Amino acid sequence: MSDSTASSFVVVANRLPVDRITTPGSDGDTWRRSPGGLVTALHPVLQAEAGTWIGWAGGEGPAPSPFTLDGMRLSPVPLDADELRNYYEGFSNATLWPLYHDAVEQPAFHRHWWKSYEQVNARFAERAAAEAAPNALVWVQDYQLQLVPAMLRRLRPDLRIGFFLHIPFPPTELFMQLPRRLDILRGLLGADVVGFQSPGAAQNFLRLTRQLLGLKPRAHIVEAEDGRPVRAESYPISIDTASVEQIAASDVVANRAKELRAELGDPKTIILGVDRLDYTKGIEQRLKAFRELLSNGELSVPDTVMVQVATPSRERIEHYRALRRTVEREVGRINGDFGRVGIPAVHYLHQSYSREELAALYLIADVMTVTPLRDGMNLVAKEYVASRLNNDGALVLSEFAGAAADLKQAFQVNPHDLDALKSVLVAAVRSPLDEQRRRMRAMRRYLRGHDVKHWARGFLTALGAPETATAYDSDN
Ligand code: ADQ
Repeated sequence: MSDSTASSFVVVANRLPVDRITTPGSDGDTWRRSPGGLVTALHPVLQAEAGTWIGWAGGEGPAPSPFTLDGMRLSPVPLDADELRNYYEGFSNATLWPLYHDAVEQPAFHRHWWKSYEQVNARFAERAAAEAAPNALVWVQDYQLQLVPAMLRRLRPDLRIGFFLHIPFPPTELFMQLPRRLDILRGLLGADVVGFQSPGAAQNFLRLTRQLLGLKPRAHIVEAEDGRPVRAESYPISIDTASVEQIAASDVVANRAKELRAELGDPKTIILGVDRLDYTKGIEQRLKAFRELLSNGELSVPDTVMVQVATPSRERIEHYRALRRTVEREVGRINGDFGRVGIPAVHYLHQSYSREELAALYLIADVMTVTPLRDGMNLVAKEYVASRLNNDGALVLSEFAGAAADLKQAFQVNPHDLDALKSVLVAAVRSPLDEQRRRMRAMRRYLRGHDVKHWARGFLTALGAPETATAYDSDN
């Protein structure tokens, strides 16, 4: 890669923020920006700085050449079939993912997964070293790439390196179980700033540097083994509040919401869940609570119906297949026991939707249930709140989602406690309108001041890049 393309701002993430569009009959693929929150947050800086995003473009084998889209340079990294199985599905999603989420499923570990994780992390680090201009700022994202900061620092000591973890960082007792725990810790310490979703996660990390490496963290700073100060702090991620509000306010969405409500038989109460089909999201517990409430008569069909969107996810991993079987069996059982002809108790949708369709669902949801057993943040909870333009509706939110620290006025619950979950659900269903409005107004106000650009600006400022953070000044 020649110097002419070198960027002063580089994002490194497992995935590129694009979807490939293949048109039959035309030669070559075209690309479309994918709707993720991360790209919304980083786009202003990438555009202002002629920045580069490094990541996997999807697909197995050789990667396409770097290209430009919406003012961002995209630099695809190849992954072959073995790497997808070992680095991605294996070490990232069957070791780290469950371990970092309180080991709600048993983490698995294989040495060849680790080898692949190391090898792929080295590839991302080498690409970043080649793309970054002298003294550039490189922002590495998430648990798949925890070795990149240290690897990149070895190759390019001139860079400012930031790392942000989107998922929880576990308590020391759990992290200690991880084979190769020292490599991961040292990998992260290669960054100048390590960002987390919550203060507790940052504390867990700092405590580990003392316990495993004998370092002496003070406040938010720890001096790494090479004498560099590393800042570890929480920067809770958020949504593009203005754009969520704008979509929710559109006629298309309002009309679709009316249509959906009618299609559901115009029930008095619609309870909604929207989650990736993941064992951390507490979908089984939620369904069980709903079944018991139907069974004891506290809720009844057709007055109340539940809509559960379960977005297909990681379908080649056995834990995920098993979860799908369990959830679908439970939905079948509830509908068998409590549904009527034409009126199921649970509408279960194992599909992906456009932002507009999701917004219409948020608009018809009288009660939104976000009940993960553990979640870094949970953007669905924030999207629901931002969509409630009339300030009505009730959010039932797990204490174990990072979002609970931001959305304090939600109906908060411990989802492990089935009785508590049932009574909070009932309280939310029966909550008077003025109470709903009081809670919702406060949460909406919070999200206006704390959107995803606020998040990016905060992190970049800590990374010592105030000039980069000014990319946000014009639109806020
Ligand atoms: P996720 O575990 O994927 O993210 P979440 O934060 O809820 O969880 O984000 C999901 C996103 O996907 C939301 O923006 C939602 O609108 C969208 N989505 C969900 N179902 C969909 C469907 N059926 N069709 C289309 N879109 C759908 C990880 C961490 C979280 C953290 C985020 C961001 O696990 O804790 O909040 O990263 O840091």
